[in-house]
Amino acid sequence: NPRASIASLSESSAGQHLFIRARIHTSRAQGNKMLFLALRQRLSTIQAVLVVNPNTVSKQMVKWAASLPAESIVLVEGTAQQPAVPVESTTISNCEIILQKIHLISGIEGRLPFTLEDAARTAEEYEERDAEGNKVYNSVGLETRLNNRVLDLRTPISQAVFSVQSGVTSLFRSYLESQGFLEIHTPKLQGAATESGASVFKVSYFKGTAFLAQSPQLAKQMAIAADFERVFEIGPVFRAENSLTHRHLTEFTGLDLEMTIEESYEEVVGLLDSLFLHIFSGLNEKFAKEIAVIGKQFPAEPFLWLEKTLRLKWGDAIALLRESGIEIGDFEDLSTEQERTLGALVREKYKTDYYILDKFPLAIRPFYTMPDGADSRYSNSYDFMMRGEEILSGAQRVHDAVFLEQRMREHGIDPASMKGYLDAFKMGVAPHGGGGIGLERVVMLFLKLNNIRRATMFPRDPKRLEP
Ligand code: AMO
Repeated sequence: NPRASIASLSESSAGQHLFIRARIHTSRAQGNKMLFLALRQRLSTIQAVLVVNPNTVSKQMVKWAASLPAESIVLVEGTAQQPAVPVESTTISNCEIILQKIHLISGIEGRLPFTLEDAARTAEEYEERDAEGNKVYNSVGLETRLNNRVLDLRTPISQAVFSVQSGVTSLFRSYLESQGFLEIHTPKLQGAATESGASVFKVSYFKGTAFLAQSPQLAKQMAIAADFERVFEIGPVFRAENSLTHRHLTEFTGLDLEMTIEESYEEVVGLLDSLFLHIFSGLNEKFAKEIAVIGKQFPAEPFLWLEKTLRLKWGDAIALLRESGIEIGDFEDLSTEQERTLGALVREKYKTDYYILDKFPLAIRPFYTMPDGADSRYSNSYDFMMRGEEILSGAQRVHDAVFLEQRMREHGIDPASMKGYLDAFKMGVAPHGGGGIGLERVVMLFLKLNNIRRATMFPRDPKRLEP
């Protein structure tokens, strides 16, 4: 028999004979003759009613069904009917089912660490008080959720978050393919650090040592040297950053791209910008329901962007910060706090949560960054920002082998440790540039989840390698 999906049922399904496999979300008995179940599939629930009936449903059956704990997986058979009062909800079906049969497919051992009802409580319900006025913290803390991640992932909010995450990678891939990019896969085991020595994980590699890739940086540039012209990769990135913050993981998913340049690095910035606009509008278009579900627990002002993206040069950003009383040097890197302040100032002045910060000081960028031809204290490099936080970092790259070697030495890198990379440049490479995006950051900031772990299925940080 075909199984119905709860999300596809509506009042017009009334009268249909249905088979549904779902989890018991909640269960409420009324006397010993009637049982109300909320059955759940992903984001959607449906009310199911089991009532004693001389031909099909015995008292024992109602009693047994009432004893099934929440989260059990059941297969039910019944008839759809219109609810007495129409249901207007993005997640609860406007259709009920009168049950004839219920089979247990997979049961629960022991007690659940928390209920999904508690896990779904909204911010206001955090403040719920009991009769004596004491605070009742029914909602579930992040640590408990992460320790019991599979259960937490079943909540409609988590289900929605990972649909949106999948939407970001799918929009990233489809846009780049439409622009002639080739998807590549580069090694995560490396002979040397790829970004900076400080944050690299060492792993034992037979009798020697290998390093986990901190970025596909060198490999994606070598793919350009190999004439692939436009490449992208979606893959894991490892950073041994020993800091517990709301936005750092030790393993995240990098959305990287690299492309040749004909005339100017504006071509890269323009493409990256169109890519983000494609992602933002695609998410709003395809995931309105998911965004609404998430917004119930994480209320956020809608993500704003402009038709023509704001480009702020480094000097303009420093001026904006100084105007608001912040003391900062011309070539000093921004702290996380200053970055956020800048985001707030930009939102106030330009009404956007998305902008490009361009022309970074050369001294605070990696060795492979191309200096600005007009003023070599700056560089042809940029960060893209969402809600005041960095989501992309990129640049035009140095493509002259002699200059590249000089830049390495200036950064204290032994060119011999990157021989394969340097050799690629000695055989000629077209001017090129690109960028790297943190997938989990884009999801966290678009949805305002406030912690990157909520946008990571099984997060890894300095204190967490499990589950
Ligand atoms: P960068 O080091 O800035 O640049 O990283 C690119 C993007 O990756 C994300 N990101 C992180 N996300 C989660 N946890 C972390 N610890 C973390 N670190 C970085 C951010 C950041 O913008 N090779 C260059 C990219 C390039 O030039 O193409 C690079 O790796 O969103």
